[in-house]
Amino acid sequence: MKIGIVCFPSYGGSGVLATELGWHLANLGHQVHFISYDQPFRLKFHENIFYHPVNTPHYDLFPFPPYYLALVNKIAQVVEEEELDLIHAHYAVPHALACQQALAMVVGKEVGLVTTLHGTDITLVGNNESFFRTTRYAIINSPGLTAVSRDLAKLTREVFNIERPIPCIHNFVDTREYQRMKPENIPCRLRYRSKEEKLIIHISNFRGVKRVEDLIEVFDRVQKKVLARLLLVGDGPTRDSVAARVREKGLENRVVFLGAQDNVVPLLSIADLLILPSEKEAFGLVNIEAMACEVPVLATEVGGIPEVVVHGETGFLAPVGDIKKMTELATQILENPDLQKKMGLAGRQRVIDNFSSDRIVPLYLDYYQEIKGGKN
Ligand code: GMT
Repeated sequence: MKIGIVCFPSYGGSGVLATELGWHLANLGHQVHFISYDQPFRLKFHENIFYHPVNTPHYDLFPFPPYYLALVNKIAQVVEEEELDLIHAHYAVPHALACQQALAMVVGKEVGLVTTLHGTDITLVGNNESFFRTTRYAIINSPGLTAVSRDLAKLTREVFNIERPIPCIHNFVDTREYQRMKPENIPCRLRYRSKEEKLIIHISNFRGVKRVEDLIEVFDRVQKKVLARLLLVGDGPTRDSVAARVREKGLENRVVFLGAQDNVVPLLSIADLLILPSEKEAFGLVNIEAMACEVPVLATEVGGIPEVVVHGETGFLAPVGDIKKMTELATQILENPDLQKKMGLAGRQRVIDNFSSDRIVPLYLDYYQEIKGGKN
């Protein structure tokens, strides 16, 4: 099949997922065309993968660069010139909407369209009055529609008053790539922890919704009981306020800011616990990245997270903002190496059984066939 993928190229779950999906489709022999304003950051060279940049020209008459127009134009161009069979839009607005307009402009070819909802397009963007109607229109008019968790599918139907069912296709990782590395193969490990120390890791794009300040509060309390260090991976709007909180608490020597990192496997491989204290999370891709590397997860019981993290088995769940509970649960894991090991192994097995690329990519391919076979 010739498949177009329209996604955000920057750090963030939806772009990562779209890029990984394209990579696996290319490995299966499909021709994949990425359309985006920048090269997706995790995109590796593959003979079946092509990248088409969207260039938005500046023109004095337009107070804002008309990115959307350029995007629609580029999608239509790629569909025609590369003779695509199907486009997969990641994010409802602007991508699903842009694909629909582009396909309306292309004559004489039936091209399938699948939209995947990732969460923030519904909970943060689509829910906003300024985008509500366009998001609803984009969802209703997408022939194929998937959500990354059952919770997001349910929420989307409620928020937008949509009757059609929305199939859930969960996030995935490649468990060959995401697996715990042996200590001797991790050169950086001693820089972040001593033998006696426990290491907590957090990976996110430091947006308000991730509540990283809660994590600092939890870590402050945990490190009073257990000798521990905190590794913060990623960058984003709240990084400065988080750094200020770390200084206020005098934790500078216990907290390491690493910034955005391409390869988190070595970092997860030295970690004893991942904490994700988000207030919203459609799925939480980072949870399965950690679980695949045998790291227990302490996360909030929101959105799609309970579909992934099994409380008491692969980690623990806690209410949003419940610092006391999170401190208790984190301490329980860090003070009990047997529990940590057991949860780590159970987490990896859960990912292999439910969230591996081998299991999930064929679900997308089957769905593509279904949409291609139907009228669209
Ligand atoms: O979590 C983020 O801030 C990034 C965000 C995005 O829009 O790229 O991630 C969303 O999509 C991921 C991939 O499907 C999900 O795993 C994340 O849970 C989801 N984020 C939220 O719902 C907050």
